[in-house]
Amino acid sequence: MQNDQRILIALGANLPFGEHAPGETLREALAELDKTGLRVLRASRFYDTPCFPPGAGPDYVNAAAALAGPDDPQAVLAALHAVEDRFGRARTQRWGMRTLDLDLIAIGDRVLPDVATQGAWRALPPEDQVRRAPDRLILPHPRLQDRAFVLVPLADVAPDWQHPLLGRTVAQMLADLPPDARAEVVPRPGPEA
Ligand code: A4P
Ligand code: MG
Repeated sequence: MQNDQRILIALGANLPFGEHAPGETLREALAELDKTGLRVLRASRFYDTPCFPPGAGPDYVNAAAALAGPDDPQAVLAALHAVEDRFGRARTQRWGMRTLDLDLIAIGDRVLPDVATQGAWRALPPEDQVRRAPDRLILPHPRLQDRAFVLVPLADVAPDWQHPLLGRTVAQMLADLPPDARAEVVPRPGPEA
């Protein structure tokens, strides 16, 4: 299947927001996205995932969704940030604990800001990944191919999406991960499962 201009996002939370447990926050965030000019086409199951890096906080609930929205990546990111803000996300520490994290994973085949820069962020050594955050939008998200907590939910909504630079589909990138990394991402029981 050819990539269309579908917007793919990853959702994560590992802290309660007021009375809301992380799974409830994700459910409400999906509903809120529908009020921001984005339209949720498909949402994944919700998954319990161990915190990465290990020991850095409580386990996460992760999910993914396919959206329709404006043909402007910055406008899409701004809408995601508005929903993060609505659910109390404070950007204090990189890879820190959060009530809601919405990452823009891909918009169709778009590569931003350019092939070389996306490649440089993708190749960033692990010790720099935790210290350095990009100051502009990078697409596809530079860590997506490494992360079972992104790829397992994404396989629910877009298994055929093909990485425009790696040439691998979501299903293939998931199969490339070690089996124990995949096994750690466990679907939650409940209505969204
Ligand atoms: N930015 C650039 N490209 C993008 C993009 N494609 N999507 C910029 C979103 N943002 C992008 O992001 C940092 C900066 O990157 C922003 O200025 C944005 O414009 P942020 O969301 O403010 O910071 P962050 O969330 O601390 O960093 P980041 O990179 O989103 O963290 P990660 O890499 O998402 O890691 N463990 C489990 N099990 N599950 C998780 O969901 N998440 C994290 C967060 C760590 N461990 C986890 C999980
Ligand atoms: Mg983020």
